[in-house]
Amino acid sequence: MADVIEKVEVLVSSPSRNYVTLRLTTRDGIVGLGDATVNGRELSVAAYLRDHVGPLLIGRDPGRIEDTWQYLYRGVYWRRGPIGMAAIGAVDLALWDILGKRTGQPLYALFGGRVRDRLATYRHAFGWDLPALLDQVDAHLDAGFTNIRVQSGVPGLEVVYGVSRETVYEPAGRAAAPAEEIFDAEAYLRHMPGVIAGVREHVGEGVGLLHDAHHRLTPIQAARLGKALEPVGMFWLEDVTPAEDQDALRLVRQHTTTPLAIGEVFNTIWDCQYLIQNRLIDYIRAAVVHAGGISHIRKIFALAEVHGVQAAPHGPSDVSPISLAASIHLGVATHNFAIQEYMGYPERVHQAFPHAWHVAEGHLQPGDEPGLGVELNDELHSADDYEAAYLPIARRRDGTLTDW
Ligand code: KDG
Ligand code: MG
Repeated sequence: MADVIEKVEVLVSSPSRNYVTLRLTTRDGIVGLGDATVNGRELSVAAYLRDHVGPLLIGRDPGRIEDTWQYLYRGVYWRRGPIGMAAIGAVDLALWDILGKRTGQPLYALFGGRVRDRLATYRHAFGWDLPALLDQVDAHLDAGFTNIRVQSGVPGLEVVYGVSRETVYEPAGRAAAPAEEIFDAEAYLRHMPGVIAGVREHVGEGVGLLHDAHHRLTPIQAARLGKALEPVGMFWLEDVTPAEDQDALRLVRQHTTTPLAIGEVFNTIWDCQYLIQNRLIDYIRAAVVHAGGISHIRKIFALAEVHGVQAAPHGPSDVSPISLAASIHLGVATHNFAIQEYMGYPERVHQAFPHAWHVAEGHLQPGDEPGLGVELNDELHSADDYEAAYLPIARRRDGTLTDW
């Protein structure tokens, strides 16, 4: 007789930052974990899961993964969107985790086995000025990493998203409302190419340099930045323009050969389709948790493979170690998977989610535990209650809002 899902738990907690975790338990006692964290909107996904999805899962066969995905996606008139897709993603991750544990296989084996021995990753380096940035770059190089995202302060701006004056950084600030900051594209464009050229001069060739513009430039500004960075030989330039204005990237492409990455805010294959089919990007950045889980993101990767686009999923601290595990299993088993972002986590997060995935010689490894290979340390995980935290909002000097 097929096993059935008996218990659905939605756990909202804050082991140093907020996470939403789905835990499914079957009648046979198999536990599957899913990540449902949407930064700054955690409680909405938790409610969606608790009120609308959880009750539908009780009594279902956990082995019917694709059918459950289709049921939760097509069975709802109101499709797509970050909240619903993260909820479906969490269920999908938990079901794959259960399948892995039932069969005693790590997920990468169920995806067809390894196509690579180790997965390339990139780390974050930031600094208010070039010397501070180079200190962080050097620390990553010393630790064996060879791809680094570089972000820097900008003269004339008080704060810059992605950059802290401290040595640690968390994108979301704990407060009842988002902080507000001023962004000045001209000041940024005047300063940033010189900073990144300075990093290249310091590290020499052979180190992948990445930079994230957080969707804040106009198409022609983005083209100017891409062109200015051509001598540096970037690994990629990320999120140069607002992700939903997809033809903007056509203009950027006409002006520069700097590789382009976008898509961390996408949640379905239909968000990615135009950019991939028209080869307007080089890397698709959708995250496993936000793009409907393993079952759906594999279709995005397959579409990308057809059109010569590579997969490079989002991996900041708000993508929990559960979702990162899924990405790493996919990464070693997917041919066109280029690189996995690994921002890293505070130590308390590692302890709250003990995981088999690990870093070895500057690369990521999924480990060989069955399923996703992540557990929940209940005591630590639930010790700290959710506290509202938001990404900052940026305004131009005239007061209007920039994009993300
Ligand atoms: O929740 C959003 C942040 O994680 C995001 O802004 C970080 O852009 C980011 C990245 O590439 O990691
Ligand atoms: Mg980004």
